[in-house]
Amino acid sequence: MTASPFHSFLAAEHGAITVDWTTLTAMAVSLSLATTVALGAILNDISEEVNMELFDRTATEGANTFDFGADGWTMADGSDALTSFVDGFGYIMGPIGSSGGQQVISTTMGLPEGLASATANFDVLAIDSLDGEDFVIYVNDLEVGRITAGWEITYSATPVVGLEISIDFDVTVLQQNADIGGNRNDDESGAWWWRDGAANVNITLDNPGTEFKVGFGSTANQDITDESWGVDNFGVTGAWPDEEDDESGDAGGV
Ligand SMILES: [Ca+2]
Ligand SMILES: [Ca+2]
Ligand SMILES: [Ca+2]
Repeated sequence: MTASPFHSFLAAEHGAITVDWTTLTAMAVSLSLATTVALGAILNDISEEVNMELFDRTATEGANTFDFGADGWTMADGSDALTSFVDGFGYIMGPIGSSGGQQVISTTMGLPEGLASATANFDVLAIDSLDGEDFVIYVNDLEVGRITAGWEITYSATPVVGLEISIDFDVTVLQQNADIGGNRNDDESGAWWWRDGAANVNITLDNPGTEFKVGFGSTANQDITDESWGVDNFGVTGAWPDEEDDESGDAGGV
């Protein structure tokens, strides 16, 4: 996308709405002093009213591109999540190596009360020689789905037991057998290896409550320099319940 995150924030319309405190915080650092003070005042006011107003104004375009780091994301051992530059793709969160499938990196977002649904949307990059391993996706510490990378990218939703809210797990494969980043090895015949893939993941929770935790793990079984995953363009949107008396349609929706 061409618009900067900050421009998108200012230009946001009602309707599709996103909470991305990471991006907001990162932007605050880069703004002019006067604007920083104004935004800082808003960020410091944690009243529900202000929180909801911000939530309502922030657009999907504000998704975290990880150009400013991965603030808000932590590793299972408590360390900060790292970002890296992938040739031809830009900054991503990662590389994420093997964790035996356990949740190894996560973020928790606060949501305003009363949302009808909340949706997390992000891109997953499968980098280099993955040969049948999974990128495991968690919501609120429960596995909800997997992306599997081999010669092709496949995916599957994981039936979630014991969760009272319903989850929709939807994946769109964006690239297959692509040269996104990491390694590439050409031989004299023109063949090449260490191919990459990318998929967009969309997860919607109904009646999400006030916290939305998203986490990732990997079953990769080779060195992180040989097979890894990355995450990019992470954003969360919310939709208010339809109000029968509201003819303006301002209830939102994604
Ligand atoms: Ca990026
Ligand atoms: Ca590659
Ligand atoms: Ca492997």
